Amino acid sequence: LAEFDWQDAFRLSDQLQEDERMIADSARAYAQEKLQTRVVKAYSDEETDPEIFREMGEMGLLGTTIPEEYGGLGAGYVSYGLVAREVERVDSGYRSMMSVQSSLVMYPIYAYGSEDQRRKYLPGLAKGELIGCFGLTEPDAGSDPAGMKTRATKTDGGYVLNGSKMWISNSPIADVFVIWAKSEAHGGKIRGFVLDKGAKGLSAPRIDGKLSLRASVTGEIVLDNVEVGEDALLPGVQGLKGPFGCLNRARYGIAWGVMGSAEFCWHAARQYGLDRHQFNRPLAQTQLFQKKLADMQTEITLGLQAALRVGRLMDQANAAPEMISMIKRNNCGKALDITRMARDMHGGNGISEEFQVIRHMMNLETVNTYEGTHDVHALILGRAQTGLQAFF
Ligand code: TGC
Ligand code: FAD
Repeated sequence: LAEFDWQDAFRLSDQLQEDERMIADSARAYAQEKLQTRVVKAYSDEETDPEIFREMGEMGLLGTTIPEEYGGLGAGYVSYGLVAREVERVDSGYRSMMSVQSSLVMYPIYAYGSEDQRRKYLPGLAKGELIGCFGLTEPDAGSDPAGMKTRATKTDGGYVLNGSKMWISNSPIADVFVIWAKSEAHGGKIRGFVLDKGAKGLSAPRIDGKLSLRASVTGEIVLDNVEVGEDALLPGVQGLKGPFGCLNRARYGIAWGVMGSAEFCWHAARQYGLDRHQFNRPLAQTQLFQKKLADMQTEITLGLQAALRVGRLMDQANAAPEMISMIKRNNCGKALDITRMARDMHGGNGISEEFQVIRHMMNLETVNTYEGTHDVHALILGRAQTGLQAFF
């Protein structure tokens, strides 16, 4: 009979290439040694250490899929997913910092930017010397980004931007701002702009009091008559497919990442059940406890396998956005269920920061919402199978 590895039921690791395993191992070592050791305090203090970007840059964890000539690692999407899983095993906020930088800032500059923009920004972003943010969401345009009010008005030498963005990861500490705005000179189509910190009229106040994703700083972006040159425009794309092209990559990474968070909670619940005795036996020796562990193991195994399948298709440039909606939605939903279950299985200890499961649970409330809510992805999948638009 074949051996069964309870931690890797379908032997995911056998399905990886040697270079992918090495990237995952080094991400894991970094995450456990450098992130796990500071996360409890960072979360409690609601503090983001910008040094983390430089550390990640040094480890090659920023811009995993960006070619080496621009400072990236030149690796594939499976490697990117494996990195997300290892970082989110520690905290969704740290994965958020990494995936905004890689998928939402470096990717659009690489894919839609001019050669000058690539050379100007990508190497610094890859090293973590520059921190990036991505401004799509607005106070009145979240699930419906087409409703954005931010405007770019043409001037002699460039554009003037006006508007505000809300719930923007990294913005208070960002050096590079990728901003999506409707451009009057392009028939009101959405265009991307790259702005530098310090531009007159650009500010990014921090949003305080988050009870989720506290280790990752979030802010607004206020654009008050910000003047930029023609060279700030991303020339290679127009329309919503610009930001969505970036979101496809970030959503895919999230599908892997949340499995890391769920794995942490599953392993913690198992260990807690082995250690804790009630009614003269370990909790892990009760049927209800084992059923919950079996559910966790099953959903994580299936979720990882699905993410790997989509990753392989992405590496062949053959993944449809609906596939990504399916794994972003399902993996987030299952991971959230698993972290809630793990919290319950820890009893009273489950609410303590020391045991960490409630931190993961709280984080996943955000992850289930950002990059397209659970229900918005259901509507994308519903539209794909009925041909009927149910958003409005
Ligand atoms: P719709 O009519 O469906 O499409 C408009 C245009 O966009 C194209 N498109 C895509 N292109 C590439 N990839 C995709 N996934 C695409 N989805 C759509 C589409 O082909 C069309 O192109 P064209 O050339 O014909 O104009 O647009 P809609 O306005 O009806 O959209 C509806 C909906 C709900 C699907 C969409 O708006 C949506 O996905 N809403 C969710 C918004 C969202 O995800 N926001 C994320 C903000 S960023 C963020 O949360 C970062 S958190 C990061 C972190 O901290 O980790
Ligand atoms: P809404 O769109 O108002 O949705 C509220 C509820 O209504 C949800 O349950 C939703 O599913 C439901 N709903 C909406 N439309 C429909 C419909 N047609 N049918 C049925 N139900 C519907 N954005 C960025 O641009 N950049 C970032 O870096 C970024 N980082 C973030 C970090 C954090 C911590 C958070 C919380 C958010 C971040 N976001 C970012 C914003 C995020 O993408 C949005 O919050 C998300 O897209 C949902 O938008 P909303 O909050 O306006 O909710």
